[in-house]
Formats: sequence, structure tokens, C-alpha cells
Amino acid sequence: MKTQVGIVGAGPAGLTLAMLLHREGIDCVVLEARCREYVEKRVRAGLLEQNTVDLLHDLDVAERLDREGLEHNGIYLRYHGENHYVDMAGLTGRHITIYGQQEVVKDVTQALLDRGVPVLFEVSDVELHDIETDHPRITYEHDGQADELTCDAIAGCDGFHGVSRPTIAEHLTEYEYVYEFGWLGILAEARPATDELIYAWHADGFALYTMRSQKISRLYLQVDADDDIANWPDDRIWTELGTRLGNVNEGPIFDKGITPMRSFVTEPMQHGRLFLAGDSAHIVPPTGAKGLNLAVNDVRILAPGLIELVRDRRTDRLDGYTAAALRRVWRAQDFSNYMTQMLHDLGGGPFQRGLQLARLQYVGRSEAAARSLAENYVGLPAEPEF
Ligand code: FAS
Ligand code: PHB
Repeated sequence: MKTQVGIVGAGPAGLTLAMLLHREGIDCVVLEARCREYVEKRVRAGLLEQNTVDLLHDLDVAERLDREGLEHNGIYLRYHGENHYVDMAGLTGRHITIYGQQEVVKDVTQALLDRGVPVLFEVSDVELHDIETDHPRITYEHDGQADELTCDAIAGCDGFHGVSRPTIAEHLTEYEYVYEFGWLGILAEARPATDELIYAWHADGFALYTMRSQKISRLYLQVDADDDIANWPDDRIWTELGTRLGNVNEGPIFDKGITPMRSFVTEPMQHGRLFLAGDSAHIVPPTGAKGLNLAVNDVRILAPGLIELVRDRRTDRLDGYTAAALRRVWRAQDFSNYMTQMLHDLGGGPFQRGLQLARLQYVGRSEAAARSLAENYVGLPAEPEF
């Protein structure tokens, strides 16, 4: 097969990129390792920045998001048993929307298929070739057939464990910071006991009260990085959540798991005609709710460059892709690290806890401090196309 842009991975990055390219008449093919059902059921992010919501509207795939998404104007920071509200909308004029990543994936996948864009699921043995030439190739297996896709460019949107980044590993510098704790996350059939998100700082460790709807609660607990979910029967989870968050509404837990926490950046995010976007290039701890939103921001920047390459055979924009994308990546890394360091038990004893409390109280008493947190959390305005 031949196409203009080959996209590896049907997560938020790959799917949104395909929509951006298709809208401009650029041919693309999306190759996804897992089956559609698995990808659309995979529980991950839940919070969309204003920029992401605006882009989904711009792509005309926000009809269900408008109907089912929960628009929030702020968050609570909880310490010493009290919730302290940070009025994000009042401070920035922007808000966030609670809408599960898997819902975004469902909406955009369907929109692509409705528009006749090839999204191939259950693709295996993906390998990238000739990326230093003008016609890079992707070889793979699909439906029991070996196949090959010749492209003008390849977008590596295949996540942290994909094949794209390793393909150019020798040309990359990697920055990594691994936290000594992880998040135990649950989904429960329980009406959230809070109207907006609660980030709790507690002697026992961090906890987060979030949600997917008025009937589905999403909650997280800080646990040791090497803890095992088998150590956490439901009653222990609820007891610990109640200790750290105060009032929680319990209900049947239908999904639970432990996610490790790391910060990771690879530079550059491109080599030859291969361009990395999303988790294939960077990972942030989920404390700042940036992972999904960074993936979308990458492709917002990458798409115009790929369009210019295909239409005008020029690479001016693509030559600037890494620098433009990494400005927001490092800003998100810093904010996610700030939120993580402020709210988690870092094992640093009373002095560290004193610093953390001082930071939390500073946000509570200084509009400047609160606005700094708020503008990072809702997402700084998207930079004009460079
Ligand atoms: P994704 O990983 O979503 O998508 C990559 C796709 O490529 C996958 O569908 C994968 O199957 C496919 N793929 C991989 N290898 C392939 C190959 N060789 N060939 C073809 N396809 C291949 N972010 C938040 O903001 N908030 C959160 O609460 C949050 N929670 C998370 C919980 C977990 C367990 C994980 C793993 C991540 C979480 N994240 C969270 C981050 C997450 O949302 C990512 O930032 C987001 O999925 C990034 O999207 P993509 O870059 O598209 O990568
Ligand atoms: C979620 O709803 O899954 C969520 C929200 C905010 C975060 C992390 C996860 O910081």
C-alpha cells in the first residue's frame, strides 16, 4: 500500500493526528496493535484541558463530549482535613472538562471510520524502514498477510512501549526520573461525594477524588511503586480513601490497578522522516493530568508540518517541530513534578512536609500563587502555529 503519512498507534495522538491530516485532504493510514474493543475499553486519563476540548470542537468530534463531559471550574486542595478551593475559571477564564480518554478514543475512531480513513486494528510485527530517505516504509502483518506501507512520513504515536522510539534510539537523548511510589486507581459505581476534584495531602500519602460521571467515581491512592494490587482488597481501599479524603461514597469497584510514576522526555522527537508524538516521546506523572493533553498538543504542532511536507515538499515547519513541542512538554514536566512533589509523601520527613504545607498554604493565601497553579492546570493558551 502507499499513503502520504503512516501513523503507528491509535491512541489520542495517532487518532487526533489522522483527523487533522484528513481534514486537509492528506492521505493517512493508522496501524494499531490491539483490537478496537481493547483500545476503546482501556482506562486511562480523564481530564481534558480547554485546548484539547477546543481542538475536538474544531475537528467536529465533540458532540458527545458536549453532552456527557463534566465542565469543572476548579479543584480542591485538601490538607489538615479541610478542602481549599482553587477557582481556576475565576483566575484564568478557562476551565477543564472531565471526559474519559476511552470516550475520546471511541469518538475519534468512529469519526475516522465514518470518513473512510483506514484504521487497521490487530496489526503485528510493525517495523520501520528507510526513515532517512524521502520514502520511509512500514512493514507489518495484518489479517494473516505480510504487508508494506510506503509513505512520505511516519508518525510514531505508539506510546511508551511502542517500536518507533527504539527505531531511532541511537539518535536520541533520554531524560528520566522514576518516582518511588505509584498510584492505585479504582473505578466504582458510586456517585462522587464531591462536585469537583479533590487533591489530598495527608500523612498517610496522596489521594485524588475524581470521576467519570455523576454515577461513576474514579479515585487514586499513593502506594509504593512495587506494591501489589493483591495487597489491596476493596475494604482496605475504601478505608484508606476515607482516611485521606474524608467523606467518600463507596460502591462496587469494577476496575482497579497500580500505575508506576515516571517523568520521561526524549530529544529530539524526530529523525529523518519519523516523527514521535505523545507517550512515545514523553511521560509525565498523572498528578497534573497532562499526559493525554500533551499528546494532543504534539500533533496540533506536527500536523501543519506534515501538511507542508506533503503539499509543498518543504520541511521548514517540521524542522521546528521538536523545539515547538518540547516547550510545552518541559512546561508540563515542571508542573507535573511541582504537583507531585507538593502532594505526595516523598519520605523526606518533617522538614519536607513543612515545605509542602508552606506551598499549599501559599496557594491558599496568594492570588499570584493560585493563578500560577491554575493557568498550568487548565493549560496555557495554545501557542500560535509557528
Ligand atoms: P497511547 O499509549 O495512548 O497510544 C499508543 C497506541 O499505540 C496504543 O493504542 C497501543 O496499543 C499502540 N501501539 C503500541 N505499540 C504498537 C505497535 N508496535 N504497533 C502498532 N500500535 C502500537 N494521563 C493523564 O493525563 N491522566 C491520567 O490519569 C492518566 N492515567 C494513565 C494511566 C495509565 C495506566 C497509563 C499507562 C497512562 C495514563 N495517562 C494518564 C497517560 C495517558 O493518558 C497517555 O498520556 C496517553 O494515552 C498518550 O496518548 P498516546 O501518545 O496516543 O499513547
Ligand atoms: C482522572 O480523572 O483520571 C484524573 C484526573 C486528574 C488527574 C489524574 C487523573 O490529575
